[in-house]
Amino acid sequence: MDPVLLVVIIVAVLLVGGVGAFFLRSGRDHVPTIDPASTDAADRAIDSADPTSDVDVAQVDDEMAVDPEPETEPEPEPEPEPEPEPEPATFRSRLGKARSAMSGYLSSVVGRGDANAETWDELEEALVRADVGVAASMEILDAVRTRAEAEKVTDGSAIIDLVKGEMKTRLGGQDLSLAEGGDPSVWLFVGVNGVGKTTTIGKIATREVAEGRNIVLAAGDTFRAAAAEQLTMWADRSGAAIIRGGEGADPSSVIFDAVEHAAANGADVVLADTAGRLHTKTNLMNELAKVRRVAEKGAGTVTETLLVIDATTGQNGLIQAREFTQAADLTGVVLTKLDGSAKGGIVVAVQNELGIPVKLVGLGEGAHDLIPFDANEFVDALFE
Ligand SMILES: Nc1nc2c(ncn2[C@@H]2O[C@H](COP(=O)(O)OP(=O)(O)OP(=O)(O)O)[C@@H](O)[C@H]2O)c(=O)[nH]1
Ligand SMILES: [Mg+2]
Repeated sequence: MDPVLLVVIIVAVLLVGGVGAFFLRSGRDHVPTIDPASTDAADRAIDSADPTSDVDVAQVDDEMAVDPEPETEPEPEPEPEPEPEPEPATFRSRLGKARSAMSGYLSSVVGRGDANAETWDELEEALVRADVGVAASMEILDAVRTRAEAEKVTDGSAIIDLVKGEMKTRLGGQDLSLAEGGDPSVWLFVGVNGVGKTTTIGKIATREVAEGRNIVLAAGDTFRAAAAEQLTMWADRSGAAIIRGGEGADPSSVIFDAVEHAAANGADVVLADTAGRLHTKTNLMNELAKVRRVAEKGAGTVTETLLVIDATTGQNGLIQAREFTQAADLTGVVLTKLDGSAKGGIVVAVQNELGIPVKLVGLGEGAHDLIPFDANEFVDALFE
């Protein structure tokens, strides 16, 4: 081959190769880079999905369309649990403490079989422990002993049955209804401080309003500002009306106003709260006498004056009861806090010594924890 031609061919090959290599390299260098400006633009496009924006986003949506996630069924919301109905307060369910005060003695009596002298000591101890009171316990056991001898009953558990029968007879047969007849009727609640007067009024209001009655609460405890607040809370909860005066107002005038309000509105009953303490006991008793007089000045009649006693104070409650009977014409007793008391026997002592029936019993702090006293259920629950 002609050497000139050979040189020309070599030069041509080199030229073609060099140009090819240049293009190849520049193609590789052109790897796309993420331009911050361009992501900003994408963001703006997504932002412009705002319906108020005048940017056409349909195209952006199309470009960004991805396969939609398969729709998952939303978990069904669990049904809210209905509020559990409060367990109704019964003697059986709430007298555990009183029962346990007696149970050791009673099981010893049962375990012995035939009664002996110890049986009678243990029975007395059981009754005294439950705060039946020494006098009432002796009377009950004397009556039972006479009957056991007459009927030739010797077995311990049969004797316990006689004790129960005797207690039921003594406690039963009373008229436990709350009297009405006024226009309106006024039920006064009296008792030393902290026994549960205001709470009892709240519970009774709850019950009466639920039965469709028209009830007015009178905040006659003006000694403490908090007392009217507490009664107002019960009025709100129960749906009863409330009449209250300022702190230090004359309790009689508050109760008078409440009676007037009740009469004007055709209300059935005024439930009148009173102070549990004043500067002196004489003041307190005079105040109660005045409240009662003034409550009857207008259209109202006081048909119940209920002494509230805290069962946990045991025989102390009895002492208070004696003082109140002198100042107020008591028609009945409300025995509160029997749920937390080992001294359930105080029912017997109150009725035995004062001859005033225990009409209602508080078995807890709730609105429904007040039940009419029932001698049979009470005694059965105490001895179970
Ligand atoms: N466990 C239990 N607590 C009760 C019962 N009755 C009332 N209480 C509680 O006893 C406390 C005092 O009750 P109140 O109703 O304020 O007594 P009060 O007689 O009005 O007291 P003063 O207004 O201070 O004279 C409160 O904490 C009540 O919730 C009951 O039957 N059982
Ligand atoms: Mg009170």
